[in-house]
Amino acid sequence: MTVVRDAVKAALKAQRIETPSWSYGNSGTRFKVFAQSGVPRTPWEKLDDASKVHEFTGVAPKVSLHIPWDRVEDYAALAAYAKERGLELGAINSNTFQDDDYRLGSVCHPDPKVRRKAVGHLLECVDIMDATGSTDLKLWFADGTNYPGQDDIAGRQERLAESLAEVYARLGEDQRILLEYKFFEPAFYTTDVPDWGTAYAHCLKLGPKAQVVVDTGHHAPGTNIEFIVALLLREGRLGGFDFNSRFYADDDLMVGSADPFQLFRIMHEVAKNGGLRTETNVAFMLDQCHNIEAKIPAVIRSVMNVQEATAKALLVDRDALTAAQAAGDVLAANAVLMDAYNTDVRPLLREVREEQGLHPDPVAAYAASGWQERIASERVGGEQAGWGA
Ligand code: AOS
Ligand code: ZN
Ligand code: ZN
Repeated sequence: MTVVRDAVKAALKAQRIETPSWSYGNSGTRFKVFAQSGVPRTPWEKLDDASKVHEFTGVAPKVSLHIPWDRVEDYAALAAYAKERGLELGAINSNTFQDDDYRLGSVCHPDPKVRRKAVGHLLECVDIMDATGSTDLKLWFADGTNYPGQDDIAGRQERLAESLAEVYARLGEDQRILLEYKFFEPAFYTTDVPDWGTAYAHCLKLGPKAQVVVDTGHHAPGTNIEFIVALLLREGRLGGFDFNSRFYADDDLMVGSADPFQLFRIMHEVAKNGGLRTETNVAFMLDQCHNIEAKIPAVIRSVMNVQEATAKALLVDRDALTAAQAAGDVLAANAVLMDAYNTDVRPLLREVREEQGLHPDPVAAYAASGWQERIASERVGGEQAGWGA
């Protein structure tokens, strides 16, 4: 048992969770963005905030950037700034959805001139990756149509494939495309990358440096996300997660807040199928917006929620599970999973943190640090991150 506990602790210490730059800035819904005091005004300040999340959790050293929200003159300098704070720059997120030219889509647009502009932006994102040392280009396309007959569904797939192929050809040795899907919104009739199957088919055509991103908020209600995770891992095409919670649509709430049991089931498939091994290279990213709650503590809470789900997944008695499954003992197999899920792993995680020289309660440690008061008084006129993300 001690051996198991030590292995679980080691896995928890080795886990890395990537936080998004936009979660630190003001963002919200299409109805209202509630400005908070002290929010970062620049990408540099977003990194300052991210460094606090890492300081108190010990497992969040990577930060995803979003271009153009995080546009700076000198990306190498931004990477160096991150490094000085114990951070590194993670996925570069492209933006082909906030420009009037993209009314009918970006890489799937019927006009080749607009497609050229969109591909140009994606290639620029790869240039930025070269400067920052980022290995992941995360692509989410808002492309789709609103009305039957509006455009040619198969034709749009063809344009998508051509655009992706051009970007794929530009990738460096250690760089990859993480292709994200979302079943609707902003398009309401067809979406050009609506599901894992479409993303997977494009990745397969592109080659091994293209993998699928599972944003947990991007599925129809009732979708069995852990099945998708198990399948993609088996095929070597799970590039990463955009973690968040949803009650209705793409709500972007704190991961683990709406359905911690689902998060556990997902992490069980990840852990069981080798997804926590460094060489599998699954990026555990957050993609959230904190509209009414304080931002840094919300990110800390989210990181802790992922840790708790991971700890429970690691506690699943795999031998007992395999034996029950082989014996066809439905109830016993289910009980093994439920035992792990119902374990209170908070004491274990407190121990893990103490062994790493951290405060056992990251939320309390952050509150006591004085950082929130400091940024509230020093930063005036924080920026909006973008849109609802
Ligand atoms: C959009 O709904 C997505 O979740 C994307 O991951 C998006 O690119 C991200 O929120 C940053 O723009
Ligand atoms: Zn996402
Ligand atoms: Zn989303």
